[in-house]
Amino acid sequence: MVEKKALKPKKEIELKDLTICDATQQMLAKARRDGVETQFDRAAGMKACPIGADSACCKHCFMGPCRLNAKDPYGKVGVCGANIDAIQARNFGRMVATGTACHNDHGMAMLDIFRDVVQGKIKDYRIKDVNKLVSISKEIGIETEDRSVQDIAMDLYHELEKTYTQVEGELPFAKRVPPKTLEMWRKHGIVPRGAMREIMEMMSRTHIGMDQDHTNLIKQICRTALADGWGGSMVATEISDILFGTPSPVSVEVNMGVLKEDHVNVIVHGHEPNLFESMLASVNAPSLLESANEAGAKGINLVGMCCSGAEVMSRHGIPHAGNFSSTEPILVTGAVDAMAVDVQCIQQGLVKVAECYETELITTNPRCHLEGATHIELDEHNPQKCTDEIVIRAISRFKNRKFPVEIPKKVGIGVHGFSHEYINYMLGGSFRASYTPLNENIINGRIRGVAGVVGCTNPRVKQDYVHVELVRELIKNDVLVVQTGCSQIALAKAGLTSPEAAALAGPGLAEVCETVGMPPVLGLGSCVDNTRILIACSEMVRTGGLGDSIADLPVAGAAPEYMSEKAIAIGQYFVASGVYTVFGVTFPVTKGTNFEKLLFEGLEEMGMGKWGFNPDPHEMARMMIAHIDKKRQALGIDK
Ligand code: CUV
Ligand code: SF4
Repeated sequence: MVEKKALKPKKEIELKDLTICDATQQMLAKARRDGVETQFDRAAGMKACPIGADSACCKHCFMGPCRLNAKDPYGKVGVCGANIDAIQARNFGRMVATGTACHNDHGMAMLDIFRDVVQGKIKDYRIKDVNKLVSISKEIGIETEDRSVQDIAMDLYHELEKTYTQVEGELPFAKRVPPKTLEMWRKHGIVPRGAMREIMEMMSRTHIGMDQDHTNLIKQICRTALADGWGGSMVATEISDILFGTPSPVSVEVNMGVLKEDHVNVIVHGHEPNLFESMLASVNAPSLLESANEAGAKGINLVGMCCSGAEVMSRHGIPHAGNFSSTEPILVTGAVDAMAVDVQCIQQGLVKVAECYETELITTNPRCHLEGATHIELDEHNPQKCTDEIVIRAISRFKNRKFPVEIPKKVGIGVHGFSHEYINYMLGGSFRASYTPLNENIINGRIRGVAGVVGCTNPRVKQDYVHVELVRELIKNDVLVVQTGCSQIALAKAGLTSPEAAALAGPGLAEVCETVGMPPVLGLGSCVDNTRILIACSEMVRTGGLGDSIADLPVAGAAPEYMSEKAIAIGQYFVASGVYTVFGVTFPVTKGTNFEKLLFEGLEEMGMGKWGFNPDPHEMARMMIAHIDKKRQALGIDK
């Protein structure tokens, strides 16, 4: 056993420097009083490894691990002779492989449920959006005329399964890619076959003694990432819409104030919507409501966090309690009776915090347990067995609450749940529609361009601050912002997802927003729903007037506070699809190397988008707007 020293932050950082979220600040103050540690404390006590931060180390074999010197990147090579570019490219490739694996794992789980629903083996869920089932089927070439929903659905299942398992050919949603973009991918040999194959090849090629040419590795990096965006993530979004309903705008309350002192509070945190859907049924079960009342509660209050929260918020208007960095602080309220989690972004630190307040922390998925948490497995064939049990435990925790409850009285109200279909519909009618209304407004210059601002929060930077500043700057400059994940929650808390926020937009964007009554910041859902942005981009290309590939569009993307490998995979699939994508916090490359140059310039020369990096929100906005203007100029629509 290795003795590990307890992490002790040297000096106490002021709370206002950790987060701009008032509720989280209030809970961090309470955590300090209560002697409870969160990710903010652990980050202060753990300096990021400078060699790893530059991606200048390799542990792919046991002649090493090897460390290179980022200040003199070409002065040294690994024991095997691998140079800095091979090492960084391999590291980057493995990050993309892991992120892609996560999203595909999630998408595949959704597809498994879909199959069992169609075959009648799962009775708790059913096909909710038949229109979407039919339209997606048509798009990928499935015959739908005069056929039963069941038959179409089964064909769709078999077709989409290829997303994961196909060994040769192009994955099904390649059919949705604008032809010129697809042609560019074919030229480079990067159209994904099936995700399993791409991830396997990525892992294989990063083994010692395999691919050590970063210009060749980058192709597999792109192909793997595309098997996320146009593969697993897209399947997750579309199948979830078909099973649980396609979102349309709904007004939602966001922030810790959605907890209710006199209710049994249940939080669902994670990524797969099925846990949440079953929990919804459980908290509404009359027998459980009755026992909650008997325990002295006014009711059962179900709220979401992180991505599953963002997804059901968009789909059903369920209140959302906060993003990633708030998942520990919210337990400090003492008001959370149970937190049910499934997969992804479930930090192990939750276990200790939950213990401190005797909150029931329950893992539900066989592929994500936490040592020290209770595991109650959710079986999709009888999901309510699990969720009922969680609610029963929550009620009993409520009855025996031992701690004074302190709930920050903070709630932001905004409108969420925009799909690209809805954006077009919403903008329809009011404007001359020779193209689509969205394109028309971009061409006439009222909307300068579109920016996707997405991704995590990260205790290495002030929580929510970079998201909010960046988005404010973008809308002020008439850039319409679309959002997913934890970023969307940051803006919702800051009040920018309400139609009134149009007042903060530039004159052109404000006019469009006011005419249709929409906010300048449109929330689309969870991280896998970034694929809604890909589809929106394809739609913008297809309807005309803005060039003929995604790389021609006046759009840009950003993940200003990212922390996960999934974010790297998402960034890479946007770049490979043609989008300029800027990340904040830190970037895992060594400055001044050929691999850095390839990511930040070379990919664009190959016809794709490119990466950008800047931790400062205002600089980031400037870079994105300059790119949008460059594209407008190339299209001849600059004024
Ligand atoms: Ni998938 S990946 S912290 S919950 S957005 Fe939130 Fe979102 Fe990042 Fe995780
Ligand atoms: Fe070192 Fe090469 Fe082994 Fe990496 S693969 S640890 S660089 S010897």
